[in-house]
Amino acid sequence: MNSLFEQRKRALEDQYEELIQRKNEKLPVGNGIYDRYRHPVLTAQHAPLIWKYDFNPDTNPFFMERLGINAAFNPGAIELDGRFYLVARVEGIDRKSFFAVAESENGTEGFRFWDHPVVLPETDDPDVNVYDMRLVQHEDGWIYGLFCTERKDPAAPPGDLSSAVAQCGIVRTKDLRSWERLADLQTRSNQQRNVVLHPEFIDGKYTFYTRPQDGFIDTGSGGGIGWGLSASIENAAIDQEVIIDHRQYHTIKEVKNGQGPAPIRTPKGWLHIAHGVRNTAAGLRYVLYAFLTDLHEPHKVTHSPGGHLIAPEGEERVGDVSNVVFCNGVIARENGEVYLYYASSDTRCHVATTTVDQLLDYVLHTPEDPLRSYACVQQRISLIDKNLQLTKA
Ligand code: M1P
Repeated sequence: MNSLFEQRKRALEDQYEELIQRKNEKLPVGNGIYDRYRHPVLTAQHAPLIWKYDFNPDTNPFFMERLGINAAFNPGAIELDGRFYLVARVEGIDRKSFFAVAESENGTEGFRFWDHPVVLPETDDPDVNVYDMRLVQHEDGWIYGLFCTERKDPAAPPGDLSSAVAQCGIVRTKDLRSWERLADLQTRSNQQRNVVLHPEFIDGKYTFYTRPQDGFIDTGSGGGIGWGLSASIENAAIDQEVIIDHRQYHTIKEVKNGQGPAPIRTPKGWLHIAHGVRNTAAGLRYVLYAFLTDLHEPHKVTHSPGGHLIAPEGEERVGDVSNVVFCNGVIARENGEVYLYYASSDTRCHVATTTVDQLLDYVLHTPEDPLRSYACVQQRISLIDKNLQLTKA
Protein backbone atom coordinates (compact mmCIF):
# COMPACT_ATOMS: atom_id res chain seq x y z
CA MET A 1 0.00 0.00 0.00
CA ASN A 2 1.32 3.46 -0.91
CA SER A 3 1.20 5.30 2.42
CA LEU A 4 1.61 8.81 0.99
CA PHE A 5 -1.35 8.12 -1.31
CA GLU A 6 -3.44 6.82 1.61
CA GLN A 7 -2.45 9.63 3.97
CA ARG A 8 -3.25 12.36 1.51
CA LYS A 9 -6.49 10.76 0.41
CA ARG A 10 -7.72 10.34 4.00
CA ALA A 11 -6.70 13.88 4.99
CA LEU A 12 -8.47 15.38 1.98
CA GLU A 13 -11.58 13.26 2.56
CA ASP A 14 -11.73 14.37 6.21
CA GLN A 15 -11.27 18.00 5.24
CA TYR A 16 -14.00 17.69 2.61
CA GLU A 17 -16.55 16.11 4.99
CA GLU A 18 -15.80 18.76 7.61
CA LEU A 19 -16.53 21.46 5.04
CA ILE A 20 -19.78 19.88 3.83
CA GLN A 21 -21.05 19.23 7.36
CA ARG A 22 -20.06 22.67 8.69
CA LYS A 23 -22.93 24.53 10.38
CA ASN A 24 -23.72 27.95 8.98
CA GLU A 25 -25.17 30.46 11.36
CA LYS A 26 -27.03 33.66 10.63
CA LEU A 27 -24.94 36.77 11.31
CA PRO A 28 -26.38 38.96 14.04
CA VAL A 29 -28.52 42.09 13.62
CA GLY A 30 -28.38 42.67 9.85
CA ASN A 31 -30.30 45.50 8.19
CA GLY A 32 -33.87 44.26 8.70
CA ILE A 33 -34.24 43.54 4.99
CA TYR A 34 -32.36 40.22 4.95
CA ASP A 35 -29.86 38.17 6.98
CA ARG A 36 -26.41 37.21 5.84
CA TYR A 37 -24.66 33.98 6.95
CA ARG A 38 -21.19 33.34 8.34
CA HIS A 39 -19.96 31.01 5.58
CA PRO A 40 -20.44 30.76 1.83
CA VAL A 41 -22.77 27.91 0.85
CA LEU A 42 -20.70 26.80 -2.15
CA THR A 43 -17.02 27.20 -2.96
CA ALA A 44 -14.49 25.52 -5.24
CA GLN A 45 -13.65 23.28 -2.26
CA HIS A 46 -17.21 21.89 -2.34
CA ALA A 47 -16.37 20.11 -5.60
CA PRO A 48 -16.21 16.37 -4.85
CA LEU A 49 -12.74 14.85 -4.70
CA ILE A 50 -13.72 12.32 -7.40
CA TRP A 51 -14.03 15.27 -9.81
CA LYS A 52 -10.43 16.27 -9.24
CA TYR A 53 -8.27 13.33 -8.17
CA ASP A 54 -7.44 10.01 -9.79
CA PHE A 55 -8.24 7.52 -7.02
CA ASN A 56 -6.01 4.79 -8.45
CA PRO A 57 -2.69 4.51 -6.51
CA ASP A 58 -1.00 2.91 -9.53
CA THR A 59 -1.65 5.88 -11.80
CA ASN A 60 -1.64 8.59 -9.10
CA PRO A 61 0.90 7.57 -6.41
CA PHE A 62 1.14 11.11 -4.96
CA PHE A 63 -2.65 11.47 -4.84
CA MET A 64 -2.14 14.54 -6.99
CA GLU A 65 -4.92 16.78 -8.22
CA ARG A 66 -5.47 16.18 -11.95
CA LEU A 67 -8.46 18.30 -12.89
CA GLY A 68 -8.68 21.28 -10.52
CA ILE A 69 -11.71 23.45 -9.87
CA ASN A 70 -11.27 27.21 -9.71
CA ALA A 71 -14.64 28.52 -8.53
CA ALA A 72 -18.29 27.70 -7.84
CA PHE A 73 -20.64 30.66 -8.20
CA ASN A 74 -23.69 32.26 -9.89
CA PRO A 75 -26.12 29.36 -9.31
CA GLY A 76 -29.68 29.02 -10.51
CA ALA A 77 -31.90 27.79 -7.66
CA ILE A 78 -35.07 25.77 -7.27
CA GLU A 79 -36.99 23.96 -4.53
CA LEU A 80 -38.34 20.51 -5.40
CA ASP A 81 -40.27 18.39 -2.88
CA GLY A 82 -39.00 20.50 0.00
CA ARG A 83 -35.32 20.20 -0.92
CA PHE A 84 -33.05 23.00 -2.09
CA TYR A 85 -31.15 22.67 -5.37
CA LEU A 86 -28.52 24.94 -6.84
CA VAL A 87 -27.35 24.59 -10.43
CA ALA A 88 -24.00 26.25 -9.99
CA ARG A 89 -21.58 27.68 -12.47
CA VAL A 90 -18.51 25.57 -11.74
CA GLU A 91 -15.32 26.78 -13.34
CA GLY A 92 -12.45 24.38 -13.97
CA ILE A 93 -8.88 25.62 -13.74
CA ASP A 94 -8.94 25.53 -17.56
CA ARG A 95 -11.37 28.51 -17.37
CA LYS A 96 -14.26 26.58 -18.87
CA SER A 97 -17.48 26.74 -16.87
CA PHE A 98 -20.04 23.97 -16.65
CA PHE A 99 -23.17 23.33 -14.60
CA ALA A 100 -23.50 21.03 -11.61
CA VAL A 101 -26.34 20.37 -9.19
CA ALA A 102 -25.77 20.78 -5.45
CA GLU A 103 -28.46 19.73 -2.98
CA SER A 104 -29.23 20.72 0.61
CA GLU A 105 -31.93 19.91 3.13
CA ASN A 106 -32.28 23.37 4.61
CA GLY A 107 -30.91 25.81 2.01
CA THR A 108 -28.27 27.45 4.18
CA GLU A 109 -25.74 24.65 4.75
CA GLY A 110 -24.81 21.13 3.75
CA PHE A 111 -24.85 21.67 -0.02
CA ARG A 112 -23.38 18.57 -1.64
CA PHE A 113 -22.78 18.24 -5.38
CA TRP A 114 -24.24 15.26 -7.20
CA ASP A 115 -21.60 12.83 -8.48
CA HIS A 116 -21.84 13.96 -12.10
CA PRO A 117 -22.00 17.46 -13.52
CA VAL A 118 -24.88 18.35 -15.84
CA VAL A 119 -24.43 16.97 -19.34
CA LEU A 120 -25.64 19.89 -21.39
CA PRO A 121 -26.41 18.91 -24.98
CA GLU A 122 -24.88 21.15 -27.65
CA THR A 123 -26.53 22.71 -30.68
CA ASP A 124 -25.03 22.51 -34.20
CA ASP A 125 -22.93 25.51 -33.19
CA PRO A 126 -21.12 24.20 -30.09
CA ASP A 127 -20.80 26.46 -27.06
CA VAL A 128 -17.25 27.28 -25.98
CA ASN A 129 -18.34 28.36 -22.52
CA VAL A 130 -21.66 28.23 -20.67
CA TYR A 131 -22.65 29.99 -17.46
CA ASP A 132 -25.22 31.66 -15.20
CA MET A 133 -28.26 29.42 -15.51
CA ARG A 134 -31.63 30.88 -14.50
CA LEU A 135 -34.00 28.10 -13.51
CA VAL A 136 -37.70 28.65 -13.78
CA GLN A 137 -40.63 26.37 -13.10
CA HIS A 138 -42.88 27.47 -15.96
CA GLU A 139 -46.64 27.10 -15.95
CA ASP A 140 -46.33 24.86 -19.04
CA GLY A 141 -44.99 22.13 -16.69
CA TRP A 142 -41.28 22.21 -17.64
CA ILE A 143 -38.36 23.49 -15.62
CA TYR A 144 -36.39 25.73 -17.99
CA GLY A 145 -32.76 26.67 -17.67
CA LEU A 146 -31.69 29.79 -19.55
CA PHE A 147 -27.97 30.41 -19.62
CA CYS A 148 -25.31 32.37 -21.41
CA THR A 149 -23.63 30.54 -24.27
CA GLU A 150 -20.39 32.06 -25.43
CA ARG A 151 -18.54 31.42 -28.68
CA LYS A 152 -15.54 33.04 -30.35
CA ASP A 153 -16.56 36.03 -32.45
CA PRO A 154 -16.36 34.84 -36.09
CA ALA A 155 -15.87 38.47 -37.16
CA ALA A 156 -12.83 38.99 -34.88
CA PRO A 157 -9.72 40.03 -36.82
CA PRO A 158 -6.87 37.50 -36.96
CA GLY A 159 -4.91 37.55 -33.71
CA ASP A 160 -7.87 38.77 -31.64
CA LEU A 161 -8.44 35.82 -29.34
CA SER A 162 -10.66 37.65 -26.86
CA SER A 163 -13.69 38.83 -28.80
CA ALA A 164 -16.68 36.64 -28.16
CA VAL A 165 -20.38 36.50 -28.86
CA ALA A 166 -22.80 35.91 -25.99
CA GLN A 167 -26.28 34.54 -26.61
CA CYS A 168 -29.03 32.89 -24.59
CA GLY A 169 -29.06 29.08 -24.58
CA ILE A 170 -32.19 27.24 -23.46
CA VAL A 171 -32.62 23.78 -21.92
CA ARG A 172 -35.52 22.10 -20.19
CA THR A 173 -35.88 19.27 -17.72
CA LYS A 174 -38.30 17.65 -15.31
CA ASP A 175 -35.77 16.28 -12.83
CA LEU A 176 -32.51 18.29 -13.17
CA ARG A 177 -30.92 15.05 -14.44
CA SER A 178 -31.78 14.82 -18.11
CA TRP A 179 -31.79 18.04 -20.07
CA GLU A 180 -33.26 18.74 -23.50
CA ARG A 181 -31.49 21.45 -25.46
CA LEU A 182 -33.67 23.84 -27.46
CA ALA A 183 -32.58 26.36 -30.06
CA ASP A 184 -30.80 29.48 -28.78
CA LEU A 185 -33.01 32.54 -28.38
CA GLN A 186 -33.08 34.77 -31.46
CA THR A 187 -33.36 38.54 -31.03
CA ARG A 188 -32.46 41.57 -33.10
CA SER A 189 -29.62 42.50 -30.74
CA ASN A 190 -25.97 41.70 -31.49
CA GLN A 191 -25.51 39.90 -28.19
CA GLN A 192 -27.54 38.86 -25.16
CA ARG A 193 -26.68 38.03 -21.58
CA ASN A 194 -28.78 37.71 -18.41
CA VAL A 195 -31.86 36.46 -20.26
CA VAL A 196 -34.61 35.12 -17.97
CA LEU A 197 -37.91 33.39 -18.70
CA HIS A 198 -41.01 34.77 -16.99
CA PRO A 199 -42.78 31.88 -15.18
CA GLU A 200 -46.21 32.56 -16.71
CA PHE A 201 -47.55 33.06 -20.22
CA ILE A 202 -48.37 36.62 -21.18
CA ASP A 203 -51.02 36.86 -23.92
CA GLY A 204 -50.46 33.13 -24.44
CA LYS A 205 -46.77 33.69 -25.22
CA TYR A 206 -43.45 32.84 -23.60
CA THR A 207 -42.02 36.01 -22.14
CA PHE A 208 -38.38 36.87 -21.67
CA TYR A 209 -36.41 39.46 -19.74
CA THR A 210 -33.41 40.27 -21.91
CA ARG A 211 -30.26 42.37 -21.77
CA PRO A 212 -29.42 43.55 -25.25
CA GLN A 213 -25.81 44.56 -25.75
CA ASP A 214 -23.69 45.77 -28.64
CA GLY A 215 -20.49 43.98 -27.65
CA PHE A 216 -19.40 41.14 -25.38
CA ILE A 217 -18.64 43.39 -22.39
CA ASP A 218 -20.16 46.74 -23.35
CA THR A 219 -23.88 47.06 -23.49
CA GLY A 220 -23.34 50.13 -25.73
CA SER A 221 -26.73 51.25 -26.98
CA GLY A 222 -28.43 48.45 -24.97
CA GLY A 223 -30.42 50.59 -22.58
CA GLY A 224 -31.12 48.18 -19.73
CA ILE A 225 -33.31 45.22 -18.91
CA GLY A 226 -35.50 44.40 -21.91
CA TRP A 227 -38.69 42.43 -22.40
CA GLY A 228 -40.02 40.48 -25.34
CA LEU A 229 -42.51 37.76 -26.25
CA SER A 230 -42.19 34.60 -28.32
CA ALA A 231 -44.93 32.27 -29.55
CA SER A 232 -42.56 29.30 -29.43
CA ILE A 233 -40.10 28.06 -26.82
CA GLU A 234 -38.60 25.33 -29.02
CA ASN A 235 -37.51 28.01 -31.51
CA ALA A 236 -37.76 31.12 -29.36
CA ALA A 237 -37.55 34.40 -31.25
CA ILE A 238 -38.24 37.91 -30.02
CA ASP A 239 -39.18 40.37 -32.70
CA GLN A 240 -39.64 43.41 -30.54
CA GLU A 241 -37.54 44.12 -27.46
CA VAL A 242 -38.70 46.93 -25.15
CA ILE A 243 -36.52 48.31 -22.34
CA ILE A 244 -38.43 48.13 -19.04
CA ASP A 245 -35.71 49.10 -16.54
CA HIS A 246 -33.29 51.66 -17.89
CA ARG A 247 -29.68 52.33 -17.04
CA GLN A 248 -29.29 55.77 -15.56
CA TYR A 249 -26.53 58.34 -15.11
CA HIS A 250 -24.81 58.42 -11.71
CA THR A 251 -26.69 55.51 -10.21
CA ILE A 252 -25.75 51.96 -9.24
CA LYS A 253 -26.79 50.83 -12.73
CA GLU A 254 -25.08 53.42 -14.83
CA VAL A 255 -22.91 51.08 -16.94
CA LYS A 256 -25.12 48.00 -17.13
CA ASN A 257 -27.84 46.08 -15.39
CA GLY A 258 -29.45 42.69 -15.75
CA GLN A 259 -32.41 40.73 -14.45
CA GLY A 260 -31.38 38.26 -11.73
CA PRO A 261 -33.57 35.18 -11.25
CA ALA A 262 -37.13 34.98 -12.54
CA PRO A 263 -39.31 37.41 -10.59
CA ILE A 264 -41.33 36.29 -7.56
CA ARG A 265 -45.12 36.53 -7.80
CA THR A 266 -46.56 38.42 -4.80
CA PRO A 267 -50.02 39.88 -4.12
CA LYS A 268 -48.60 43.38 -4.74
CA GLY A 269 -46.79 42.63 -7.98
CA TRP A 270 -43.74 40.84 -9.37
CA LEU A 271 -40.69 41.18 -7.17
CA HIS A 272 -37.46 41.44 -9.15
CA ILE A 273 -33.85 41.06 -8.04
CA ALA A 274 -31.36 42.47 -10.53
CA HIS A 275 -27.73 43.52 -10.70
CA GLY A 276 -26.48 47.00 -11.42
CA VAL A 277 -22.97 47.96 -12.52
CA ARG A 278 -21.15 51.24 -12.13
CA ASN A 279 -17.62 52.23 -13.05
CA THR A 280 -14.92 53.19 -10.56
CA ALA A 281 -11.21 53.96 -10.76
CA ALA A 282 -10.68 50.37 -9.56
CA GLY A 283 -12.93 48.85 -12.24
CA LEU A 284 -16.55 47.79 -12.38
CA ARG A 285 -18.61 47.43 -9.20
CA TYR A 286 -21.55 45.02 -9.29
CA VAL A 287 -24.34 45.30 -6.70
CA LEU A 288 -27.86 43.86 -6.41
CA TYR A 289 -31.02 45.92 -6.43
CA ALA A 290 -34.74 45.19 -6.32
CA PHE A 291 -37.85 46.55 -8.01
CA LEU A 292 -41.53 45.71 -8.30
CA THR A 293 -43.59 45.39 -11.48
CA ASP A 294 -47.33 45.26 -12.08
CA LEU A 295 -48.98 41.90 -11.44
CA HIS A 296 -50.98 41.97 -14.68
CA GLU A 297 -48.50 43.90 -16.82
CA PRO A 298 -45.11 42.68 -15.54
CA HIS A 299 -43.24 44.97 -17.94
CA LYS A 300 -44.45 48.05 -15.99
CA VAL A 301 -42.19 49.03 -13.08
CA THR A 302 -44.31 50.29 -10.18
CA HIS A 303 -41.73 50.67 -7.38
CA SER A 304 -38.02 51.23 -7.59
CA PRO A 305 -36.11 51.71 -4.32
CA GLY A 306 -32.95 53.79 -4.64
CA GLY A 307 -29.50 52.30 -4.12
CA HIS A 308 -28.40 48.74 -3.67
CA LEU A 309 -30.05 45.83 -1.88
CA ILE A 310 -26.80 43.87 -1.45
CA ALA A 311 -23.25 45.07 -2.06
CA PRO A 312 -20.07 43.07 -1.52
CA GLU A 313 -18.80 43.12 2.09
CA GLY A 314 -15.66 41.79 3.77
CA GLU A 315 -14.23 38.73 1.99
CA GLU A 316 -17.01 39.02 -0.61
CA ARG A 317 -15.15 42.00 -2.04
CA VAL A 318 -12.18 39.93 -3.22
CA GLY A 319 -11.98 37.20 -5.82
CA ASP A 320 -11.25 36.51 -9.48
CA VAL A 321 -13.38 39.52 -10.44
CA SER A 322 -13.33 41.64 -7.30
CA ASN A 323 -16.04 44.00 -6.05
CA VAL A 324 -18.87 41.93 -7.53
CA VAL A 325 -22.07 40.46 -6.17
CA PHE A 326 -24.29 38.68 -8.65
CA CYS A 327 -27.54 36.78 -8.25
CA ASN A 328 -29.33 34.47 -10.66
CA GLY A 329 -30.98 32.16 -8.14
CA VAL A 330 -33.70 32.65 -5.55
CA ILE A 331 -36.08 30.28 -3.78
CA ALA A 332 -39.39 31.72 -2.61
CA ARG A 333 -41.17 29.09 -0.51
CA GLU A 334 -44.92 28.72 -0.06
CA ASN A 335 -44.57 29.81 3.59
CA GLY A 336 -43.20 33.19 2.48
CA GLU A 337 -39.52 32.50 3.21
CA VAL A 338 -37.04 33.69 0.60
CA TYR A 339 -33.54 32.27 0.05
CA LEU A 340 -31.48 34.57 -2.06
CA TYR A 341 -28.35 32.95 -3.47
CA TYR A 342 -25.75 35.51 -4.42
CA ALA A 343 -22.18 35.01 -5.53
CA SER A 344 -19.26 37.19 -4.62
CA SER A 345 -16.46 38.29 -6.90
CA ASP A 346 -17.01 35.45 -9.39
CA THR A 347 -15.57 33.02 -6.84
CA ARG A 348 -18.06 31.62 -4.30
CA CYS A 349 -21.74 31.58 -3.45
CA HIS A 350 -23.58 32.82 -0.34
CA VAL A 351 -27.15 32.84 0.91
CA ALA A 352 -29.18 35.68 2.37
CA THR A 353 -32.55 34.84 3.89
CA THR A 354 -35.60 37.04 4.15
CA THR A 355 -39.34 36.87 3.52
CA VAL A 356 -41.69 38.08 0.82
CA ASP A 357 -43.22 40.43 3.42
CA GLN A 358 -39.84 42.01 4.20
CA LEU A 359 -38.91 42.39 0.53
CA LEU A 360 -42.31 43.89 -0.25
CA ASP A 361 -41.95 46.35 2.62
CA TYR A 362 -38.50 47.19 1.25
CA VAL A 363 -39.62 47.84 -2.34
CA LEU A 364 -42.88 49.57 -1.43
CA HIS A 365 -41.52 51.92 1.22
CA THR A 366 -37.89 52.62 0.38
CA PRO A 367 -37.61 55.97 -1.41
CA GLU A 368 -36.38 56.21 -4.99
CA ASP A 369 -32.98 57.60 -5.89
CA PRO A 370 -33.54 61.38 -6.16
CA LEU A 371 -30.64 61.55 -8.64
CA ARG A 372 -28.98 64.75 -7.25
CA SER A 373 -26.92 65.29 -4.08
CA TYR A 374 -29.11 68.24 -3.00
CA ALA A 375 -32.28 66.19 -3.36
CA CYS A 376 -30.64 63.26 -1.49
CA VAL A 377 -29.90 65.59 1.44
CA GLN A 378 -33.52 66.78 1.44
CA GLN A 379 -34.68 63.17 1.43
CA ARG A 380 -32.46 62.34 4.42
CA ILE A 381 -33.45 65.51 6.32
CA SER A 382 -37.08 64.58 5.94
CA LEU A 383 -36.32 61.19 7.59
CA ILE A 384 -34.24 62.82 10.35
CA ASP A 385 -36.91 65.40 11.14
CA LYS A 386 -39.65 62.78 11.37
CA ASN A 387 -37.43 60.73 13.72
CA LEU A 388 -36.61 63.77 15.86
CA GLN A 389 -40.31 64.50 16.24
CA LEU A 390 -40.84 60.92 17.42
CA THR A 391 -37.91 60.90 19.83
CA LYS A 392 -38.97 64.25 21.35
CA ALA A 393 -42.58 63.21 21.73
O1 M1P B 1 -17.89 39.42 -13.77
C1 M1P B 1 -19.11 39.88 -13.25
C2 M1P B 1 -20.28 39.31 -14.03
O2 M1P B 1 -20.14 39.70 -15.38
C3 M1P B 1 -21.15 39.29 -16.29
O3 M1P B 1 -22.34 40.00 -16.01
P1 M1P B 1 -22.77 41.21 -17.00
O4 M1P B 1 -23.12 40.57 -18.29
O5 M1P B 1 -23.93 41.92 -16.40
O6 M1P B 1 -21.57 42.09 -17.09
C4 M1P B 1 -21.42 37.82 -16.23
O7 M1P B 1 -20.39 37.17 -16.94
C5 M1P B 1 -21.44 37.25 -14.83
O8 M1P B 1 -21.28 35.85 -14.91
C6 M1P B 1 -20.32 37.78 -13.96
O9 M1P B 1 -20.56 37.39 -12.62
